[in-house]
Amino acid sequence: MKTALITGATSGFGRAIAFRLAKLSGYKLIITGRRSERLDELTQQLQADFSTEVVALCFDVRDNNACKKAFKSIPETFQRIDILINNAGLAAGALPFDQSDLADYDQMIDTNVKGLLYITKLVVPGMIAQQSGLIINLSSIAGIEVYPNGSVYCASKHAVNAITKGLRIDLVKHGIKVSSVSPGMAETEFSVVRYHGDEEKAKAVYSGLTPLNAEDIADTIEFIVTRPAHVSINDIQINPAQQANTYVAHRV
Ligand code: NDP
Ligand code: 8X3
Repeated sequence: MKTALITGATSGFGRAIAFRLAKLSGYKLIITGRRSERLDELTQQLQADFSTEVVALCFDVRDNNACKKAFKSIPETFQRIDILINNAGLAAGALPFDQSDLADYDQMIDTNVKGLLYITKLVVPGMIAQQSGLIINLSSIAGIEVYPNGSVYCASKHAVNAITKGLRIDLVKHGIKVSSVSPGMAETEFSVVRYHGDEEKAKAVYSGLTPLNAEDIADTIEFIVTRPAHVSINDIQINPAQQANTYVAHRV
């Protein structure tokens, strides 16, 4: 039985990925997030629907001490981590650089870049010891192409791509595979978070098109984790059919 650790499992992609791995069976899950009620509810549902063994860890990935403390609390039977899915992340704000907020920059860089590094730093030594593992980082098309009013979010995902490539180089000799998934617009809580709770602005992001949904990303993760041992997926870019790139969408 393999163990997968999924950060940001309380919503959107992370939650859908947890259900997908549970459905595939053969996985014990470590799920994380800051909202403890959601973690409790998800744990109960995974156990009831799939008899999945679950450990839920409630902490903020921006706090390295909290990451270390949570990691230390993992029961021995879950300590061999085979798959790490670095999914926790967000965009905060969508304004031109001169009007945007430093606090939003801190939140994006601390979560999307530093949080990912804190978690990866804790998981990699075990993977090196076992000479195997798979790390999947949730990047974005924003990591490939910069768009107006998104400079810092795009920078954070460009950093995720650089880290992904660097990890792949440094860890290949240890039998550790490193992948990324780079989605375009997907309707989750992402835009509500980006617009600081403004549901109307969030809805408008997807007007006139059919966005991706969390199941589409779970499909992509399923493809990556089910490849044979000799196959490593570097990156999968996935867009809604009506989105050509970060700033051209065909809305009807
Ligand atoms: P959601 O807002 O639905 O989910 C984000 C998850 O991240 C939540 O579970 C949240 O948990 C967790 N999270 C956020 N900040 C922290 C933190 N400081 N500490 C711990 N957990 C945190 O968004 P998505 O599912 O859409 O996004 C998941 C990932 O996919 C992100 O990295 C995002 O950048 C990326 N992405 C999203 C796209 C989209 O259009 N939706 C497209 C491309 C990439 P909690 O609040 O409980 O802490
Ligand atoms: C989210 C995709 O294009 O909304 O990472 O920035 S986009």
